[in-house]
Amino acid sequence: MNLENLLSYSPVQWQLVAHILVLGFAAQAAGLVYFLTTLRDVAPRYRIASVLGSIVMVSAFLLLLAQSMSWQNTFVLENGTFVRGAGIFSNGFRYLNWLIDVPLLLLQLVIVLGLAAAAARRLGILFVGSGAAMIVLGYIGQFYETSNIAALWIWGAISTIFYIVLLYLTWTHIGKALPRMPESAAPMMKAIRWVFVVFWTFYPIAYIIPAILPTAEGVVARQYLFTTADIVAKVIYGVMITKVAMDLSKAEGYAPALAEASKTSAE
Ligand code: RET
Repeated sequence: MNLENLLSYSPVQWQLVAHILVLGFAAQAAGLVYFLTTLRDVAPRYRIASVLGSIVMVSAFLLLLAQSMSWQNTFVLENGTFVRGAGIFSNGFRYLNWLIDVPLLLLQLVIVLGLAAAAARRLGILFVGSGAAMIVLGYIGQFYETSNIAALWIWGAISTIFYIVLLYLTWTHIGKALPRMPESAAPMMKAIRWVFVVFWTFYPIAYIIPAILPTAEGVVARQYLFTTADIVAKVIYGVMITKVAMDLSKAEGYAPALAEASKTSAE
């Protein structure tokens, strides 16, 4: 059972979580509109990155909507405090959602890296394999978060090995791609590196909260960490990838991207 179910919350704490969960799914809906409306501004070979981004938005929107409704339905106000009524609130759904989204997010990167087909396939397989291992191990670990903290740490530690592999792969492949990139795309590619290092790390911090801050404040912090990471790692990251894809399209002489560029410079 997740930590959330064992605690009670002040009305302010309950609302802080309720509000951030709504922001979470609203941001995914906004992202979906962005990826669909900019689809034609990138050359056809990069468009699949926007399609993958759109799939991530739909899957995350539905999960986060369910997460938000579950928070609202699980707790009831009794004598000025929110306590658990019927049902349970589970973060486990998130992990299964990541199983869809993490491979798709990593494949978005593969598409703008400009690798030859065989190298792209190899990297894609490594990304999907390591990403899935990282998540499944964490999913198992989170079942122990209120019953066996040692097990929570151990599953988390093994999962972290795969996370480090992913960080190494993303960092080095972006590094190798930089010299091939048009100058306009390089700063964005460098910023994308930091999304993996900084914002993806919010997830393991949220995972370990029951071991380090097993209180109502910890729960609020955890839901803020999850939601901030969900907005940056999915929506903002997708916008960054789209910007890189637009710069690559321009550099390759793709007419609609060039038209977009001349419009902006004329303004
Ligand atoms: C877990 C378990 C504890 C150790 C580590 C983890 C890493 C999770 C990450 C999740 C990223 C999720 C994303 C979702 C987007 O939809 C599984 C919490 C290292 C990095 C980007």
